[in-house]
Amino acid sequence: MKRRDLFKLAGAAAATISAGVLVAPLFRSTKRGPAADFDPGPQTWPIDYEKARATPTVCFGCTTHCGVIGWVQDGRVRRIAGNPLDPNAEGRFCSKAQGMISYTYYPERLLYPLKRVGKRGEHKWKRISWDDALDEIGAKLKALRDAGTPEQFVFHYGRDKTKGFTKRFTNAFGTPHRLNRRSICSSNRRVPLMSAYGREFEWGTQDFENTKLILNWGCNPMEAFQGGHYMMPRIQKARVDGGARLVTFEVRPSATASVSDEYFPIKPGTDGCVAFAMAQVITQEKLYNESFWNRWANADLAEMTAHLAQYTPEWAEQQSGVPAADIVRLARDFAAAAPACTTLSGRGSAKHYNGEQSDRAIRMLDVLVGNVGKPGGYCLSSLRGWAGRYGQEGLPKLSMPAPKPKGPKPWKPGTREFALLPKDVQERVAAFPDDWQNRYFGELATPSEYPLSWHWYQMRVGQLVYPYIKEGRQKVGVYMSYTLGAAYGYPEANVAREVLLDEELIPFHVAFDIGYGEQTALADIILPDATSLERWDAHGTNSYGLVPYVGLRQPLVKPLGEAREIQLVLRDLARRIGDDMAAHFDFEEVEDFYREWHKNLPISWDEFKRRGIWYDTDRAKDYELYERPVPKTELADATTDETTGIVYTEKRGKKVAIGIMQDGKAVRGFPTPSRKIQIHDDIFQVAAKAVGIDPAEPLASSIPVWFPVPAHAEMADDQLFYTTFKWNVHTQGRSGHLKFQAEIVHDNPIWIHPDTAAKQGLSDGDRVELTVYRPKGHTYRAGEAEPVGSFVQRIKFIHGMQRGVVCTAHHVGHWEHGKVGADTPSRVDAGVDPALADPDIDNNVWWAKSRGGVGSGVHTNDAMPIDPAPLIGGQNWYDNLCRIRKV
Ligand SMILES: Nc1nc2c(c(=O)[nH]1)N[C@H]1C(S)=C(S)[C@@H](COP(=O)(O)OP(=O)(O)OC[C@H]3O[C@@H](n4cnc5c(=O)[nH]c(N)nc54)[C@H](O)[C@@H]3O)O[C@H]1N2
Ligand SMILES: Nc1nc2c(c(=O)[nH]1)N[C@H]1C(S)=C(S)[C@@H](COP(=O)(O)OP(=O)(O)OC[C@H]3O[C@@H](n4cnc5c(=O)[nH]c(N)nc54)[C@H](O)[C@@H]3O)O[C@H]1N2
Ligand code: SF4
Ligand SMILES: [Mo]
Repeated sequence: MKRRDLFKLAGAAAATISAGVLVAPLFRSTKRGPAADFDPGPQTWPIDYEKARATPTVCFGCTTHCGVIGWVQDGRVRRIAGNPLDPNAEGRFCSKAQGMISYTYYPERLLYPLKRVGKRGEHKWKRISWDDALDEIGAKLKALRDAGTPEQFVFHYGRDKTKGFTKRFTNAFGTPHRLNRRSICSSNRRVPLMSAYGREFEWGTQDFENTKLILNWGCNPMEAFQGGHYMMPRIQKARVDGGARLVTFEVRPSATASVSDEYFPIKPGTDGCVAFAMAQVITQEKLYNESFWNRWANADLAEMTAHLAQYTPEWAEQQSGVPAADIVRLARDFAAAAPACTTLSGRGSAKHYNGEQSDRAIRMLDVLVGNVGKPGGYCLSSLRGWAGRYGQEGLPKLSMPAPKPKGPKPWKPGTREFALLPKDVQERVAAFPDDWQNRYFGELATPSEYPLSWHWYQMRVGQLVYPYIKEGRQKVGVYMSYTLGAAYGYPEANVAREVLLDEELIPFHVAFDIGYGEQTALADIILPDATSLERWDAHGTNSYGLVPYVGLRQPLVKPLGEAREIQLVLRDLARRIGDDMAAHFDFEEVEDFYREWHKNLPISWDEFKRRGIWYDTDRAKDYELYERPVPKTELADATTDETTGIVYTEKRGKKVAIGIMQDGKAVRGFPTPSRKIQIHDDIFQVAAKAVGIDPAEPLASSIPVWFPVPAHAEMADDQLFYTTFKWNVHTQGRSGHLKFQAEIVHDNPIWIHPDTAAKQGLSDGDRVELTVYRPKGHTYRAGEAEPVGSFVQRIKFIHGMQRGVVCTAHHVGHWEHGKVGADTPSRVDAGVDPALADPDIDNNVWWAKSRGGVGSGVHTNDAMPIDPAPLIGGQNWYDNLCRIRKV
């Protein structure tokens, strides 16, 4: 599809960008209920800038974490705007940022510790004091430790920006169970980056501002993505000022596809085909940058050319539906634009059974044309001022204050923990290589069937936590959820709820949150967190301006009610558990901790607070980090391996690689085992063998190869692909109850191409039942015949859809989260404060079903199969096959 065909849609999406507010009447319900004329009275909180106090902080509205400024007047946060000192966001912010205000003054916000008085899940609560709550939790935790079973404390978070604070607690306690949601989110895309570059460089940090051509596989930076907000204006600037082109492969007209110069609808799970075929064109036509490849790739170019020959553009067209002629044209354009060209990929290409291979193929294109680290190319960032990491020379070291606790010991054969593991797991672990055994901490933290989820660092396989607990793979004593909405937002969320409801499996559940949602509803004790406008954190991320920086989240106002920051809560729990723990939490104010953390920055604490951001304005941009010379001081007692050219030094008795010889000079190279970009990586072979997958299977291949998603290869004629997506005004499952955002998007009709609908005799607006099936291949409960689940929703004709694909947004359809999110009155009168009452919410949720509106959407995630990618464990969200039937 070409730009002119998309003109109308593009117009709508462009308005989205410039206004920062969604203007997509196409997708919004306009039917108003009886209360449409309700006047909520003076609901606005005007600012008098003479009187208001401005404080910089960091937004928590989504994973992008922009530097922002909050304006406070008469004790109330009235406005959030961008912090111009942030070199990444450059003063821009988005509509979701105002959601931080909605969160803080949300009428159903939890403000007091609560203890359940009825059965678990019965919504009966009483208010208790912090002392009582902490005494009870502390005693339960202490009992686990006294019994010598600290691992039975499971801390599971969704988002944690405390800079190692919660890890300090779990380490001091002695449990390896600090679980996260990385597999739910992004591990399939992190693995190809870790393998190729040795570090994620947080997604790759493309130099968009100076690029000429962007090939985008399923990334949606115009409305989502980690850093989308940083990328969007840079991409647009390159296009408007520099004539750059943006080409997007997508399954639906996302905001990004809609504004692209070219949008190619693609068959789900076939992104790799297109990338492989482009690599084929580049190698066959010798359009590559041979000297870059020979210097920096760890594979032989002639061998790679021969391997790629099978992936012809015609074959790719058959697989993906993208025309061969376009593949050839774009491959040539890409090579011609080098080095000012770059690939971009997001969860669209990666969240599949074969996503890791697709992303490996996409990354290979950059290496072939030699744009890596070059102006306008696929850059890598030295990241956030954390010293001691790759590319950090000259940056101040920031770290948490001493004494740092050591943390638990690995669960090696012979240990008490090992003896508790199921027999099959023991056998697998006993056969692991030594360095894996040294990193193995049981099935919740380091699932043995998914070793690449923890080979590089702890990504976990979050969606298996609940099934594994159910299967008895790990006994739990105390389970704490923090900023986590698994009971709503994980795949087979019903399994999460079933386990959370079971008092045998989870004897004690503490939920640390700011609102009453599906997860908190299943707790025994709820602790009210301070919102992001009321607390301290530190922040750094990769910078698309290619300058590393750090930001500070600081309170704009005191926590409302009795809400408390997690750092204080963990400190007080540590004091109750024992002196050895308390020693790691010896501070009075949370600020003391972050002041200490900041101490090596060349800026006073007060100045840092005043600016909210620090970076070295004199530092050269992060181009060609790998060519930076190894400093002479480090070379003094270094040795060089004659065959590989790798330069080593000794640190604490261990041989550590610090660079590689190139043309007689020691340069940094990449932090990979070969110090080069790893096109070839044996780790996939090692991992496959370790989990009993035939090393001859394609997914064990050391070099990138194509294989189809097993379920897709056998798809029935009447089946459709089913994908979920993110709206620009919503974040995950945590904004469906925020009134401004919900007013703009509150429903999630099923998008479908009219041709696809016509095949089933369906008309626009028909209600259908959508049923999802279990996947096949090496995955959890593969191929079981029973459908996973279904839901009923109406269809919406969208002409830009890929045929054969249906999709919905996944943010709405809550059944907790009160009047806005779920059209139910608050279920936790005990925890909320009547002073926050908002007549706008009480009387003006015009889309609520109870007011004759369309309602707040349907929940999708009980129908989503738990589907971890082989070896890695990343959830294959976008592989689902479904059927729809008119109801
Ligand atoms: N507004 C907003 N911003 C967010 C978030 C949010 O919830 N809302 N969440 C944040 C988080 S945690 C994350 S992980 C990121 C995610 O950011 P992205 O990776 O950009 O987002 P997704 O929506 O997961 O996936 C991108 C697109 O992939 C498409 N897709 C599905 N299957 C395929 C396929 O087979 N091939 C191709 N080419 N495309 C496909 C979907 O239609 C979707 O539009 O966004 C972050 N930013
Ligand atoms: N169908 C489908 N589902 C998906 C995805 C998908 O592509 N398709 N993608 C998903 C992705 S990318 C991700 S990252 C996960 C996210 O999944 P989660 O990390 O579980 O979820 P969130 O919805 O971000 O937020 C969870 C909880 O955080 C709470 N919260 C918000 N702010 C604060 C705060 O300041 N303090 C505390 N203590 N709590 C707070 C909210 O009230 C909510 O209960 O879910 C995903 N779910
Ligand atoms: S993009 Fe995310 S972090 Fe940035 S202002 Fe918007 S919600 Fe906040
Ligand atoms: Mo995510």
